Amino acid sequence: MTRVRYIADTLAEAISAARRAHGMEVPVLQAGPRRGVGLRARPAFEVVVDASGSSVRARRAAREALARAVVAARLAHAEAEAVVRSQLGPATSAAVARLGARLRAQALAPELVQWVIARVEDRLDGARAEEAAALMHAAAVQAVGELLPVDVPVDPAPVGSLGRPWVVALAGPTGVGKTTTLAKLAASWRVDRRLRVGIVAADAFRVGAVEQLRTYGSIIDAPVQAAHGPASAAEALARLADCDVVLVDTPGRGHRDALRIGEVAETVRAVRADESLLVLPGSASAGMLSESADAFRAVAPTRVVLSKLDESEGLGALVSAVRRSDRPAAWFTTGQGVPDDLERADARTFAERLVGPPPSVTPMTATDASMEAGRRG
Ligand SMILES: Nc1nc2c(ncn2[C@@H]2O[C@H](COP(=O)(O)OP(=O)(O)OP(=O)(O)O)[C@@H](O)[C@H]2O)c(=O)[nH]1
Ligand SMILES: [Mg+2]
Repeated sequence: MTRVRYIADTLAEAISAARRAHGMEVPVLQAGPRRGVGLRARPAFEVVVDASGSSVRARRAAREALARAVVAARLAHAEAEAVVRSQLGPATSAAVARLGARLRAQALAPELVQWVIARVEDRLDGARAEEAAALMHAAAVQAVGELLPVDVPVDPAPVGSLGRPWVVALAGPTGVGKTTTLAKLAASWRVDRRLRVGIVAADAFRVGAVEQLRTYGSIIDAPVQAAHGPASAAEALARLADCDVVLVDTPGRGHRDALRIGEVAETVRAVRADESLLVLPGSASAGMLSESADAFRAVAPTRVVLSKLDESEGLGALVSAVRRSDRPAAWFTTGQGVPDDLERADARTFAERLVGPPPSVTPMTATDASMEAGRRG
């Protein structure tokens, strides 16, 4: 046993000094006035504690701290070895780490981030330090682009062998930009391709929905037919039989409203759509997008429109949604402007938006570069 004595003016002070030194649980062997001195002596009180337990605790804590330090040192060593093995110098490794952070901030799924980073590291292997930043950007854009399936359809042609209009339906969650995208497509086919374009407003239950389309229709000289439900949409289409292409607008449906998504699906089937575009917005969360991709399988989309890219804070979520829908992207929309803010989908421009601009000034200082050159030399 290790007995330790604490002496103080008051008993309380003596006890708290002992506890400070050995912990709250320290066994007190003896406490009271100091023996053998009068009560007027100062300091007048003493506490004797058994400090053997606390020294055991102290030794255990020291052993644990040492073990933690050993683990930390081994981890640091392993990371340093990985840097040496991959031939990436510290500045390039830091740049790769920044790229990973950017991809994660763009809501790219963790397994896709890992895949992109692995591709980038492969590309950087053996690269000269001075060219690393530009190579890294190019490799990242290439890899991200490969993640987004894209297939842009050819523009509709004047009525020919088909003998009936080419029918394009738009479907998707509420407020994602279906009607605006329809207006953009209608304007570009009417004005740029000089096609006869008709519009079916199958959203006639909603106040203002038909008027919105009639306004667009009158500007571009495209007839608009209103419809209430699947059978009515088929009849409306029949009234537009002399058009080259007919665009069908469907009402927005919440992604959890399976019943009403089913009604949209019936409308799309009733008009025998040649193309059924699912509109998914860049402004939505990853969760909402992936649920929508699942829920709108019911409308059997042929391609996907990625809308509101200008409002997106995480383009990576769209990558997962498109892959989940198992349909390629056909169009991007990048603003409210009709018809200008519409682009043919392109994996590379999408990837450039997601990865961010290339390094305009080289992020490595001359010292970094010479250090890295030295490592390889
Ligand atoms: N920033 C931005 N806004 C857009 C884009 N496309 C559409 N919008 C706006 O989004 C809002 C809704 O657009 P709509 O085209 O009415 O959306 P919708 O999917 O038809 O909506 P519902 O029919 O109500 O389901 C409008 O204010 C549009 O101007 C885009 O690409 N970028
Ligand atoms: Mg609409």
